[in-house]
Amino acid sequence: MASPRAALPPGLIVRTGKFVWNTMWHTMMSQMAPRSTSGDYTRPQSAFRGRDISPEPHRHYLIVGMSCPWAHRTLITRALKGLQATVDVITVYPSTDEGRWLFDLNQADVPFAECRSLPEFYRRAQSDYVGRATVPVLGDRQTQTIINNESADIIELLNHEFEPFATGPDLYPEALRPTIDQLNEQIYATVNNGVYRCGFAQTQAAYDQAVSELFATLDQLDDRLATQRYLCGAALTLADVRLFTTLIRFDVAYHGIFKCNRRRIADYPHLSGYLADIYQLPGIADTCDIEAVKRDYFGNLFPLNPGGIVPIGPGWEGLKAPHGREQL
Ligand SMILES: N[C@@H](CCC(=O)N[C@@H](CS)C(=O)NCC(=O)O)C(=O)O
Repeated sequence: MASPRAALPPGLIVRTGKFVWNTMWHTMMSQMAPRSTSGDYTRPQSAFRGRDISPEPHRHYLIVGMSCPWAHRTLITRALKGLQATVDVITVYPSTDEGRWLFDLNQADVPFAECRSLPEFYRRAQSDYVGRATVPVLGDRQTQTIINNESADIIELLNHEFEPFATGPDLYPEALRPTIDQLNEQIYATVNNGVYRCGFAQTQAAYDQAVSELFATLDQLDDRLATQRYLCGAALTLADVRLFTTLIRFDVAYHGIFKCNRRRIADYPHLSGYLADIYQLPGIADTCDIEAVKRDYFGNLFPLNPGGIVPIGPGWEGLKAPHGREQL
């Protein structure tokens, strides 16, 4: 029989472990999530903000990762505008070890054929580029440039600049712009980016602030959606596209990994129906890869989930259930 080993004093193990882990955690978080002095997550600005488009079939492409809510905005807008045969899509995958997006080299039409990763691609498009290599990207095959890498701009460009080929409705109508812009501003700060502010907070105070703003807005939006089908009334707009991509990730990812857990979207009577309603619109379910969302958030945000274990639940059958919102 093996003789029992002398145990290390638990206090020492705990103190050493905490010191090592906290040092590592702050180092990794400062790379992944730049913070203000108060520990609040501060998202870097997008660098490519071009708006010059000459629409032609297959000239432009989007680079997207299926788990990314910002990239998802562009896929939905492309689907709602009927631009699938005009604007191409190239999908990238997160590398678990390298903290960057990778191309699938078997995909025939990667621009700059020999690029393996998105940072290489950004540098091929602009050799002195030093910022983050993020999705989505709107690129131009003809000029071999990145036109824009800010999802808020790209969805406006998809809405307007491809008119000769678009079949879908105007998602940013002139008359509704002030309302859409106002909603976008609040929803971006407290919901779209708000969930990241909860998950990437590096102090309790920063988390408390972000989480209370997040749920205050969700409560307000639930009330708003009690009497109208979409955020601006009977017709879906870009404000809905932007809210939807956060809501669909909420219960499966943000509620757990980002600690956005005062409530689930499933617990909100109107937001839950609204989510199902948009999910069931033609072309939308094809843009949603919920398993990729779970896999990438839980599997790749190492500092938030070092074991990389992906939870089993929750199910998302509710998205396919009747919602009755056509009556509104
Ligand atoms: N402001 C950008 C944000 C895009 C963004 O943060 N994308 C993430 C994926 S969800 C990304 O590609 N991150 C890679 C990195 O930061 O290195 C937008 O809305 O387009």
